[in-house]
Amino acid sequence: MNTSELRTEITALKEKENAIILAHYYQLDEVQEIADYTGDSFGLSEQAASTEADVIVFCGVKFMAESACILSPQKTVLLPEQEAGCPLADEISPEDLVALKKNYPEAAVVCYVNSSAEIKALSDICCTSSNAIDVVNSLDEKQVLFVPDRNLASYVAGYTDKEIIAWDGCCPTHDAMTAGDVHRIRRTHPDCVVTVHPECRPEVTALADHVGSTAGIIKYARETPAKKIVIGTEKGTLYQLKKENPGKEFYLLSDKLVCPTMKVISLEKLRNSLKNKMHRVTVVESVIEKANLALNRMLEVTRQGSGKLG
Ligand code: CIZ
Repeated sequence: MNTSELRTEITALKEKENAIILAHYYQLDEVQEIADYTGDSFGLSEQAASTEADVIVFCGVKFMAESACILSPQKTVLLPEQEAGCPLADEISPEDLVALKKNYPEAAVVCYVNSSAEIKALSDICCTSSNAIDVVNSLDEKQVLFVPDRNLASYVAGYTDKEIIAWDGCCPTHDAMTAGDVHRIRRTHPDCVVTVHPECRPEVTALADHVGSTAGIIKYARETPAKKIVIGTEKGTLYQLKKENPGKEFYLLSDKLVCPTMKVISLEKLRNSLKNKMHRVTVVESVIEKANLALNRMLEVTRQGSGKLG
């Protein structure tokens, strides 16, 4: 079956099942193209929570599909490839977090959205890369356990007077960027601006013109008068950037900026997922209840926030 036949079948199945297709910015271009909505995990969760569809096909990684389940437990949430995990989310286990909490009984626990449902359930509040600073500064506690990304934790620490105790995890894709990559790209394109994700190392964020979440990078690219923009985030983001800004040139900070697990969903797997209602993602009720508190607490802060990180 060719791409156009696959697209036709997916559209027909979507209608038959009253389904919505949500795709993360890091997905393959053809998946983003057929999606009803493309966004970051936060935007996608909001869509999942407000949709009238019965079935949500989540083209992303498992923790994102779990967030959709937590926010709208009455829906059927499908992940087209069950191996689509997140190496960062896997860096901390519930047992690790329980042990850490015992060592810091006075601390508030903030978990980055890139974490399992169980980690969210053990946390006081969740955050995304766009609202992490507001979330941390909203807390009464002076001490904050920040899990699982040490680079985002370090970035946030620069914008708060809280004591941040970071879990030593990272996103292998963003963490692979180095100061040398920034120097090299500036030599090649002296008239460029560089915007990077806060999951990059401090040596990289310190050299960038702008630091932002994926959605923040897309906004910056739209608003900057610069015509040459280097992005330090996952390659899939180029699809949206080029679509929105036909008059600008975009470059990847490094060709290592490819998240392997974000590329495992194809049009064929998407079709199979809709056709065979697989792979259904579920979260146990007791976990949903607690994780929902952490997610909703974050939503509340976001509504009032200053949006420092964009
Ligand atoms: O929150 C997300 O979707 C991720 C993984 C990164 C970002 O900044 O959008």
